[in-house]
Amino acid sequence: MIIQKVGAKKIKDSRGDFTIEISVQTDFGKFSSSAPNGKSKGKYEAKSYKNNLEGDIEKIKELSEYFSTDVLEKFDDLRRIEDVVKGHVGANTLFALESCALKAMAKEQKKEIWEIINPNSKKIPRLVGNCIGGGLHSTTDGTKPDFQEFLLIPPVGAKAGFELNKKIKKELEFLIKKKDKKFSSKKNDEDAWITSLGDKEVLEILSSFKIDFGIDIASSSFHKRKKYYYSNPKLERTADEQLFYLLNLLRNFNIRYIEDPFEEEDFKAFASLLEKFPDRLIVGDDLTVTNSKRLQKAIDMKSINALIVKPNQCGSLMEVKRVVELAKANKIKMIFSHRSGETSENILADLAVGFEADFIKCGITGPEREAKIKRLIEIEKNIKD
Ligand code: 2PG
Ligand code: MG
Repeated sequence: MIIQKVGAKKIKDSRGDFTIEISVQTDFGKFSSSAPNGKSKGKYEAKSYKNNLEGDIEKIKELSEYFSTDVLEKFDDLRRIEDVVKGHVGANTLFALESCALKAMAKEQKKEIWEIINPNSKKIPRLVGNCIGGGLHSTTDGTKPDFQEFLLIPPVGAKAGFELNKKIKKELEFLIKKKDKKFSSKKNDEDAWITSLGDKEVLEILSSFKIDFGIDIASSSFHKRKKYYYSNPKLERTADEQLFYLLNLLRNFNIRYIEDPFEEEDFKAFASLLEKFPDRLIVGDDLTVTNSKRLQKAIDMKSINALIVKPNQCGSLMEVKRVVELAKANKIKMIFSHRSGETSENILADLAVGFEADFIKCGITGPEREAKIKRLIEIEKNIKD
């Protein structure tokens, strides 16, 4: 497959912000892909665009002619694309471009995209779905949970998991209403319920279901000058107090999964939590930012036993592969993840299956989230048959 021409334009994501959509003309047809946008972004993430979205759109068109001599056949050939564009565009642009290339390779070889990554993969990741949200993703004029996401984790099986998540999310509407007099059935950036309840009250509600659940604290988003600033209820916690508080939460609630419990510099605090609770998933997101060097540091310091993989945190699918190999070699569980501002792009499901992810975090409802889950269900069906 040869890339003959690259086009780019801006489109709106689910939050109404602009993002990039790339289209690629090849000798096997035209393919397009888009990248999502994060809001609670890690400080160490690669920049989405070199200078800005418009600049990347111009640049990628300019570079268009430099691809035409490269034959792209296998996953590792993405390196050729990176040789041309790296340093000239940002992570969103690179990710969307490489996604187009994978789609074209799959089409040429009459394969599924995940098969280009690993034709022997048989693993369907478990769903991780945001059902109630607080933090940066929820706008209210009153109180809200400080934790960013409360996540349902149904047993393995994409189709059954999707149904279960939708059912529980519906039941939650009724249960929240009973406790939260201000609840108005509004939903946040990721289509999760917005409530005025505090973190513990939400955890109590979730504990009434017989299903694994987790939280994304996204704690960097409320950490400033050595303290965690909680607003519901209003109080400050030092790093030690944060650790003490979370140890108690893990003791009192059966939280299976806890993402970014500490701010993105504090590898040590992560390690203290993991040491006490090696049976729970202690997950790095802003901590590790899909970067193999930061993952190596987290491994050396025994900070995590699970990590978020967001392709547009680094942009390079070659780097995603390095991160995946490092995680697998060190028995770190992988959660492939959407962003809070999403598009209808569904390649995340193929990437998760191809790289043999343990989990996929992509919401529960809303067209952009469901696009990924539906693709996963399709792959699940193909793998079973
Ligand atoms: C996260 C993500 C996705 P954002 O923190 O895990 O839920 O949020 O895309 O805003 O970084
Ligand atoms: Mg996160």
